[in-house]
Amino acid sequence: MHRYLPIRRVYAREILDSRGNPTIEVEVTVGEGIIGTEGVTGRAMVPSGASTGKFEAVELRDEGERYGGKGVSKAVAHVNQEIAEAILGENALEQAHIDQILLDTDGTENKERLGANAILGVSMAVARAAAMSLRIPLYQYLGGCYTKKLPIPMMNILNGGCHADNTVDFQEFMIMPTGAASFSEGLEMCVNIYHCLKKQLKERGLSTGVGDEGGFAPDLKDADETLSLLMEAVREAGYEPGTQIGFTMDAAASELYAPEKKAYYFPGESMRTEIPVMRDAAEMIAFYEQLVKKYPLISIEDGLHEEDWEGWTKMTEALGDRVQLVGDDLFVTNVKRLEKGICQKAGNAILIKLNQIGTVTETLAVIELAFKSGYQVVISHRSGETEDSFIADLAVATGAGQIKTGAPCRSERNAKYNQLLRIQEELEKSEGAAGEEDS
Ligand code: 2PG
Ligand code: MG
Repeated sequence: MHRYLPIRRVYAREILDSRGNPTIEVEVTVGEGIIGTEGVTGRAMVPSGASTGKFEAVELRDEGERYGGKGVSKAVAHVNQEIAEAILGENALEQAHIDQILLDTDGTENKERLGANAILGVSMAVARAAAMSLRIPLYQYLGGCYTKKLPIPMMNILNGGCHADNTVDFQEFMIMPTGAASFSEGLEMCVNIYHCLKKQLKERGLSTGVGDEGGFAPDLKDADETLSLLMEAVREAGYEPGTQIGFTMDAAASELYAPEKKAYYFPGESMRTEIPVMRDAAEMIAFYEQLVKKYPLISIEDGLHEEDWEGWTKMTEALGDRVQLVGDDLFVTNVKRLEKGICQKAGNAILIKLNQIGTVTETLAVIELAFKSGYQVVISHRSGETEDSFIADLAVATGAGQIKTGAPCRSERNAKYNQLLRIQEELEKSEGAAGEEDS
């Protein structure tokens, strides 16, 4: 018989994220027992972006005086009243059904009425409460009994763009330990490189202060100088760039795009050269081609802006056979936008952020579509994060293969890496047990 696990309590509160901005935390209590007996409570916290895509689901903020307008008390009230009313008594084991109720209750295309932050907090807390009540790990609840693939970290070690106050124009420079034999080995390699980079920056008199995602944020000339510095840090740590470590980048080009000029403006480069540096789409592609020739750059995210479908197709023709081209602002974890990308052969990978779309079910659907269509999948944090490690479990559950969750610095980032270490240990133990039974 289908099991019934009723939702008995839904409660939201306002908490703070890693940038000191309010965000929403939701608790969902489930239980089969008689009212008054204890149930199981799942809790989830919602992240928040800075370089948000134009087509993301709407994050509801209060505006007005509190917290400079960034309060989320309206979203909190929506959870505690309207949403609670709509889902109390519903079966927490029916995630897709619950998420559909959330969509219907909101009633808008982009979740602007109740807020995608309110909706996502509930959706994630329901999943967590269900898993806890079944006494299985979240990754197994979301992914089934055959989930075992840990993601390779795409680790941010240098921040720029709108995540830092330096002269680096591209938002993120990351390393991927493609030569590692396990998640933990890869993590260690990245951490060693991170520390070497810090030492090198210090030796050169450059800042070792960090940006929003924990990567260093020194003033550097351009992408070329940044990547050559990373090459040195990798070698200094004793690894071979290319065979053991690949570089990845998030250009976050929507942030650089100047529509009136139909070109991308590089403020950092311009400041240093004292002449305005602009590149149009063709020049951006040529620029990436140069970088790819010179460095082991294996993945570029948001290389062009979120509305330039034609440019994305051209970029994919030019680079798609050698480089992973990841759509973040372009696809915003949205099935319709990914379908358009697939039709137009725009990009070959998708960045997945739960809060860009707003429910667990829609997130799983877009991941499924990506895999079916031969697109790679990268599970991602937001620049404003919390200690919630839901995305670590999601990465394992979906076998995504890649996770982007910042530097090994600042606990909201390490919460995800640490959870993956726990999952690896758990999976190794059960594999070991299976091996013993076989022999
Ligand atoms: C991105 C993200 C995360 P934000 O652009 O990929 O790194 O940044 O959360 O600010 O959108
Ligand atoms: Mg991005």
